[in-house]
This record gives sequence, C-alpha cells and structure tokens, in this order.
Amino acid sequence: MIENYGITKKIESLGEIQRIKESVSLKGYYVVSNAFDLEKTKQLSEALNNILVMQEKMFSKSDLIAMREEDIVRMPFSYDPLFFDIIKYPLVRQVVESLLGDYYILHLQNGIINRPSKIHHQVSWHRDLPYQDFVSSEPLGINAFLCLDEFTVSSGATFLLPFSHKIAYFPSEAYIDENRIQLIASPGSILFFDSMLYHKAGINTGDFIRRGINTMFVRPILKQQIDIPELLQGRYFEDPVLRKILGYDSAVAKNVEEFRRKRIEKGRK
Ligand SMILES: O=C(O)CCC(=O)C(=O)O
Repeated sequence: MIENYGITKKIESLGEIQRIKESVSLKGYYVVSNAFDLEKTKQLSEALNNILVMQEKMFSKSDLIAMREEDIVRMPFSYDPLFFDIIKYPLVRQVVESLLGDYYILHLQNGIINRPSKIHHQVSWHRDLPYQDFVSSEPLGINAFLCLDEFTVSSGATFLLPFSHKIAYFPSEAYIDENRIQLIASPGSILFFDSMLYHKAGINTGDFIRRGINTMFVRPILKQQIDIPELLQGRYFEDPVLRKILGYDSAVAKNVEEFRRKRIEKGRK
C-alpha cells in the first residue's frame, strides 16, 4: 500500500480492466503489451497488405493522394473476418464496455500504413471525433489501436497528448512540445485511448513499414464512419454479439411505422 495521510476519498486496489479504465478516464490512454502474439500480428499484416492492394484498385494513385486516402485501409473486417479477432477480443470488449457501458457500436476500423520517408496523412494532430471542440464528462468513443510492427522513435510511433480529452480546445505549440509523449511499443500491443485525445502518427524515418489497426467504438447515438450494416449486407446479422456491435440493432428507423415497430419489439424483450 502507498503511504498516505489525510485522504478520505480513495480508490482501493483494482483489477486489470478497472486499472485500464482508470487510466483511460484520467490521462486518456493505456497500453497493454503483448495482447496479440507475433503469429497473429503477421497474419493481420499480410491480410492488411492484400486489402490495401484491393482498395487501391478503386481509385487512381493521384486521386488517393488528393483525397488524403493513401496508405489507409478502410473497414478491413468487411473483407477478411480475421479482423473481427480485434473487435471480439475479450480484453477489448471488456475495456470498451467498462468505459462506454454495455451498448456500444463499431464506428470504424482502419489500417494505417506508415512507410519510411513518406508523410502519412495521420501525422497531423487530431481527435478521432474531428471538429468536436468540447469535452464530455463521460467518454463518447474508445479506440483500441493494435500495433503490428515495432513502434519506435524512428519507425514513427504514435504521439499522444495525455489528458487532452479533457481540454475543449487545441493547446499552444509550446504546451504540446512540452507535454506530448511518443508511445514506444512492440508488435501485438494494444493502445487504448479516449477518442477525444489529441494524437498523431510519428514520421517514419526508419527502414521498415510501420503498420497499425485502429478500431474505434462509440455510443450508439453517434453515427458510423461508413454505414456498416449497409456495407455488410446482412452478413454477421445472425451472430448475437456482432449484430449489436456492428450497428444492426441501432440503425435509424426509415419511417414512423418502422420506428413504432421497433418499440414494440423492444417492449417484448
Ligand atoms: O498511426 C498512428 O500512429 C496514429 C493513427 C491515427 O492517428 C488514427 O488512426 O487516427
């Protein structure tokens, strides 16, 4: 026990999930090392590379650059079910549930491919709920960012501004320079963070590609980055866990009748 005196309000010792929750709530992030083994990160990396090639065929390279969509893989789970391993990973589900409550949905899943000597769009500071310059007493979204390669200073490990999910504006450059941290992490680590935490990718000055998969969950009052039920066209609807997380159960009613039918169904449960 840590020696202390004159303190009546205190948090007693916590289990793993509660410790992660405490850190994400207070400073905005927490890193779990070796959550996935090297075999799994290798499989995910290979699958991500294949989907990148497929998605690159949809637009020309120059269009992708103009859209700032180069080296981003959008919604990989819709191409390869391997990516559900992150969404369904028990630790991920428990941490997200501890912070967002038992009703949360998937907002996005993106692969970020940070290549040596190339400036990725994600190297600019941002929140993952962009344009939201306010703070919220409870988290609106939680990210589980899986590192697929070594995250080092030279490979462009992610930068975070601790506690910034509680700041209603973007602080000064001097403050950011003094308080930002760079997260050095091994492949298989999961970085949990509040979606309102300012963060960015580092610049890769090294000699290998640095990949990560950002999976973001939100409260169901927020819309998804892409309409996931529409994207999946009924796939995984029968899976009781995925059905809720993918947003099948929280889609906006198309008319008054459907709205009221949903209320009847809800009442029956
Ligand atoms: O790749 C990184 O290090 C950060 C990625 C990021 O900022 C994002 O996906 O929002």
